[in-house]
Order: sequence, then C-alpha cells, then structure tokens
Amino acid sequence: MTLEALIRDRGPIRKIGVIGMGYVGIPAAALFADAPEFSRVYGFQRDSPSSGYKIAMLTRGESPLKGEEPGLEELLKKVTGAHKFECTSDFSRIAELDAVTLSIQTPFANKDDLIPDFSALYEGIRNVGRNLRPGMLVVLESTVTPGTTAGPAREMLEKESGMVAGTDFALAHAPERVMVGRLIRNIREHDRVVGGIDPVSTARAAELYTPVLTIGKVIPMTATAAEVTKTAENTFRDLQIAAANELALYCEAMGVNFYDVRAGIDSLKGEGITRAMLWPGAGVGGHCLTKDTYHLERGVQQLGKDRLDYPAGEPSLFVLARTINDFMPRHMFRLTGDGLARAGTTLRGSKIALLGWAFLANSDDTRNTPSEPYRDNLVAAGADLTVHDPYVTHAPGVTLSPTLEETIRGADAVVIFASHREYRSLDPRQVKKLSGKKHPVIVDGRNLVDPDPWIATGFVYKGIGRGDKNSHLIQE
Ligand code: SAJ
Repeated sequence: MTLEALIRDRGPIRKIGVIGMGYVGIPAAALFADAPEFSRVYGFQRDSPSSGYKIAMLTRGESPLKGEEPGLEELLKKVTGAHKFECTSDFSRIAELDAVTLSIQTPFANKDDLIPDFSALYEGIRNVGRNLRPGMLVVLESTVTPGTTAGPAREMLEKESGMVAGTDFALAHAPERVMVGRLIRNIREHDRVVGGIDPVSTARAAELYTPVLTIGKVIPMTATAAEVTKTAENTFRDLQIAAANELALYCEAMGVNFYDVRAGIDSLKGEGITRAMLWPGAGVGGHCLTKDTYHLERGVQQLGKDRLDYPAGEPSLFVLARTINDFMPRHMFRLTGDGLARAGTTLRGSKIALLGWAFLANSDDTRNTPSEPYRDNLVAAGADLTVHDPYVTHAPGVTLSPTLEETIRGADAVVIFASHREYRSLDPRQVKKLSGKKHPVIVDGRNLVDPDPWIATGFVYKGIGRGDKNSHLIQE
C-alpha cells in the first residue's frame, strides 16, 4: 500500500502529539489544540527530575515558561478546559495519533568543540519510532544539522518501527522561528518552511501547519532544504553583524565615525538596491547565531563532502564571521585597557563596572553572553569588576550588584555591554561623582550614549565604531 493510500485511509489529521514541552513545544501544542480541525493534542514530557514538574502544570493549563508570553496562559487554560490538550509522560500514547512533532533542544555539548548534543532529540525520535503506526506523520522542529531528517532521524525511526519512511509513514522538517516574548505571534504570523523527505510528506506536513497560521504561509521544499534554510537564515544574520563589526573596527582605526558611514551607505536607495547594514557591538550572544553557522558548516562537510567547490585553503566566510563577532568582547577589553592607560592607570587593581550580563537588550536571557569572555579577560588581567543587569537576577559564577549606584561606586571604568533601556539615561555627572575618579573611563559597546557630555565631564571615552572620538582631548 502506498503512503498516499495509507494517509487517505487515515483521513485528515485529527490527533497530534508534541514532544518536548519547552518554549517551542508548548505554544505549538496550544495552537494545534486551539484549531477546530484537530480533536486532541498530547504534550509529551519526560518525567525527569529537572522538568517532570511541567506535566501537572501544563495539564492544569499553567505555563512553566518564565517571562511574559502574551496569549499563552489564556490559550492553555482554554484548550485544557475544552479537554483538547493534556500533558503526559506516557509515550505509548503516540500510537493513537495521526501526527507527532519533536521540539527538543539541540544544545552544544560544550562551546569549544561545537559538536551539537543530539542525545535528547535522538531519545525522542526513538520514542516515536517505538510507537509509530502506518500512515503517521513525524515532523522535526528542532534546529538540526542539514541532512539529519533524511539521514539519522529517518534511520532511527525505521530501525525502531521496522517500517519504511516515505512508504509507511511521512517524515518532514519544519524549523521553529520563534522568539522568546512573542512565541504565539511568531508561530501564527511567520511564514512556515515545511520540508518533507518526499512530496507526500511535504503535503501532509503542510496540512498540519496550515490551520495554525494566520498571516503566515506554508513555504514547501525538501527536508534538507528546510534544514539549510533555518541554519542559513541565522548564519546570514551573524554574517551581516560581522560585516558591521569589521567596518566599525576599520572606522575606529581610520578615525572615522562608523555611524556617519552607516547613514551614508544606507542613503543609497533605489530599485533592488539594499545594503541591510546591521549594528556593530560588544559581541554576539544567544543560542541561535552562535551555533547555527556550525550546523550549516557540518551539513556541507557531511552532505557535500568531495562535491563542495570552494577556494582552496580559504576559511569559510561564515566561520570567519563567527571569529569576528567573537573578537568583539576582546576588542572591548582592548578599549578598556587603552582608556585606563589614558586615565593614567592600569587594568591590574582597577575596578570595572560592567553594565549588562544578558546577551540581548531588555532581556534576561544570558545564554552565551559576550559579557562572559570579557569578564574572563578582566579577571585574568587582575582587574576587579562589579556586574549589573536590571533583568538578570542570578547567573552562575557571577555576583550581580543590587543597584546601578553600587555597581558604579568607586569604578575606574564603566563598560556598557547590553543596550538595556535603563542605561540610556546614565548621567555623566552623577556617574563621575559615584566613581570618585578624576578621569573615569566610559566604554560604550552599544552606541548607547552621546560621547560629548561624557568627554566634557572629564571622562575618557571609548566607543565601538567611534574612530572620531576615541582619541579625544581629555577635559580637565
Ligand atoms: N546583535 C548585534 N548587532 C545587530 C543585531 C544583533 O550585535 O545588529 C547581537 C545582539 O546584541 C545579540 C546577538 O547579536 O547579542 C543576537 O541578537 P538577535 O537579535 O539575533 O537575537 P537572537 O539571537 O534571539 O536571534 C533570534 C533568531 N530567531 C530564531 O532563531 C527563531 C533570529 O533568526 C532572529 O532574526 C532574531 O531573533 C530577531 O530578529 O529577533
């Protein structure tokens, strides 16, 4: 019997399972459950010590996610109240379903070797394989190395089920594109890339996602193209940021204001003309841009080996972009040392007030924050530091100062790493008074402050991209 016949016999998708009750799976499950086309949704969650608590919470209609997620709590209450959604750790119930999606995180085992840890995802895939039935649809939502869906995932599902993908069951990749703080909106409004291992799988996956899209459209393609799309869309953003960072470093070296140059470049408008210049800064953090480039690179090494035509011996432009972005915290360290030297002191024994531990403005997310390597450089150079972040209550290995005043008191240098809105209103006179220094240093990693009032108050100013100000005369 062909897959098409099996799907026809099964009829429209009615019962769905979502594996992995995290910030991707929870809104996905709630939105599936809210769609009238579907009759029942199970959220599958391992009853593990660290996250088993979510099962009871979710079944009560409460979200275990921290931070504001507009619309999520009421949606969960609605679908649990309507008995359309429940959370369970009983994976055998997968056998009752028409479609299963997997939203299990794929972190790096450790930052150095940049090898992703697929163990949790593979465990989820094997759980699905053991309970797979003919005509079912399996969709991977996790960010994976190109080649995973049609390769290892397919092999594991076939091995565990004894069935054949594309003949007995449908298999696809539909990468998540959600951002914390706007999960529900993103799933409804972003276009959804849907890639099957074959056209029948693509069509069945499109049937699954269409009901939850409001203004978003389904973008069909192959599973591998979908994996490349997801990893490349973040690789490209990282590349654009690296281009801005490199130009900012050049502008500093040439005594030019990067932001004037950026405005000049941006002024070139017209049919099909675009420069999409992003912003330089103290560095690139988070769990998307810092890893998706390496997923793409591993994909081309594995899938494209012996076939890739690329300038011999030259590094990947995309990996070079990662190198430039990871250099920015070191550049901030250099600016700090240079600033202190101009103020007649050294890093050793100085007190640095580090403003911003989150990797993103106005966020409490600290994953892969560029503030961390900067802090390590300071400690290695014998400097003392205090850290402030209005959104971060605790971070491993970091003592966060309770107030901005306490952080700045007695500081030789104030260094801005995150463009939290609170930092925009820093007053140079007040900061200087708190620092108690004749020529305190201000290092602006996010182009947050206007250099002139700080310089006029006697600060030594250093700013990313501010070649026009970084060697200013020191006002007595
Ligand atoms: N950054 C810069 N300059 C810029 C933009 C960002 O230095 O011009 C830095 C930020 O400070 C941060 C890092 O890059 O440290 C990442 O910032 P981000 O705005 O890309 O935020 P992320 O990492 O949360 O990226 C997510 C991605 N979304 C998904 O993977 C689903 C990305 O695809 C989105 O484009 C991005 O959000 C977004 O636009 O909000």
